[in-house]
Amino acid sequence: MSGAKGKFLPFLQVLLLAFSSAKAFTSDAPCCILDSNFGEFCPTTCGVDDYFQKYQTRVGDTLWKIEKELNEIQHKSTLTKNKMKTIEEFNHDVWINFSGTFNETFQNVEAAIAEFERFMNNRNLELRRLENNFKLNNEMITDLKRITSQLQDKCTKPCVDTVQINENPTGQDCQDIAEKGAITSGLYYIKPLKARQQFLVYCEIDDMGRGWTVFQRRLDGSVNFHRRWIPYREGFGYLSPGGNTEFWIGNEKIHLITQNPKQYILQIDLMDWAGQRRHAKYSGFKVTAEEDKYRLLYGMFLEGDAGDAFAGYDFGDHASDKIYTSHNYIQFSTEDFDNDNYGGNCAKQDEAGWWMNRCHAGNLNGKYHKGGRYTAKEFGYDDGIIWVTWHDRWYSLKETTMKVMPLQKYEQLKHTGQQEQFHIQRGDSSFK
Ligand SMILES: [Ca+2]
Repeated sequence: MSGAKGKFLPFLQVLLLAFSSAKAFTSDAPCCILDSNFGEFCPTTCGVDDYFQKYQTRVGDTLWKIEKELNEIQHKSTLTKNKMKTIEEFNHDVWINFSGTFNETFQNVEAAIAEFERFMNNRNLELRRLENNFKLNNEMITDLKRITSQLQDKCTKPCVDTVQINENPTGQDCQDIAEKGAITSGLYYIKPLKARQQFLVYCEIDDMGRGWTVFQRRLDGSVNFHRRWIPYREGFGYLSPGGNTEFWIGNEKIHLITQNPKQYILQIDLMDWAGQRRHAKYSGFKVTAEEDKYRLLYGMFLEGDAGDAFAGYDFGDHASDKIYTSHNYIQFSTEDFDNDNYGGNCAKQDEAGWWMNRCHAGNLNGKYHKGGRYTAKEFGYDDGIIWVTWHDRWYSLKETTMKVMPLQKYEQLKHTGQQEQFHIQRGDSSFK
């Protein structure tokens, strides 16, 4: 706008000067020279001058107003321009400040978004893990419910003993039961004279009417015979109708059976790993009360191809070997009750409860060494199931049975000359 004014004003000034010069010219020369060549109506220079003289003042006023307006416009333009410049500078400053803050804020927002995304990813992973756990827990709960349901079903049914126990007849021992009519081997209840209550035993009843009360059985090594005093007193292992499980019926029960006024004979049946069977019989067999440490007593060795190991054995190690390894009158020992005649602890050393002297020539509660042969080098002690009057002390027997019956019946059968043959039924059951 100021540029247009700058061009327009000089033009007006030149124009005004020209007309002023024309007027001045007319004062010094004839104001109007009529020339016919110009025509009747042709204006002359003087006419033009008159015209301009006539309107000069009005045009001058108009021009002055225009100039004034132009000046005002120029002034306003300058003001506007300055304001715009100020605004631009302000805007620039604002932008600079704002953009810095904005960038920082934007970066913070970006970082916050990234953090949030990480958080959400972690949360998603955690959520999936929890979902898996929840699924597994649900499966476990389902299983537990199923098992609980099965157990509840089982528990609501009355316990049924599948073992065949012969409730009748009962007696003081198995011979008593046989004489009351029992003709088959199996589990029976007996109640010796001084027993406060009856207890279960395996009776070996043969077809000659003999009833053996069995108090020890070794067959396969399935039962650990390394026990302390109380288990040996109360009994351990398993009783079965077929007599095909290992057990020790318990010292207290053996004592109760054999303290009967009747005399008892003890028979020991042995089998080695070649399947050979041998036996030994003792008369007057008795086991005293716990107060006397369940001492072993017998009258004499009756007979038997296994030999009399209870009498002790001369191993050749010491002049008193046989005395030191005899068993009559010897108290029972376990690792926690050392009642032996040895400076050490035979029961602990040989890991068995037995009538330990110093220590033994026969120990049917010894360790079950499969195959029979074992060595001092490997095991240190003669801790097997041994009966040295048959196999030496480094041979462990495969099967053993210890059983008693009244001497009177034995003598009766002996006098009638009946052969010692019997038949044993088989079956399965558990005991303790
Ligand atoms: Ca000792």
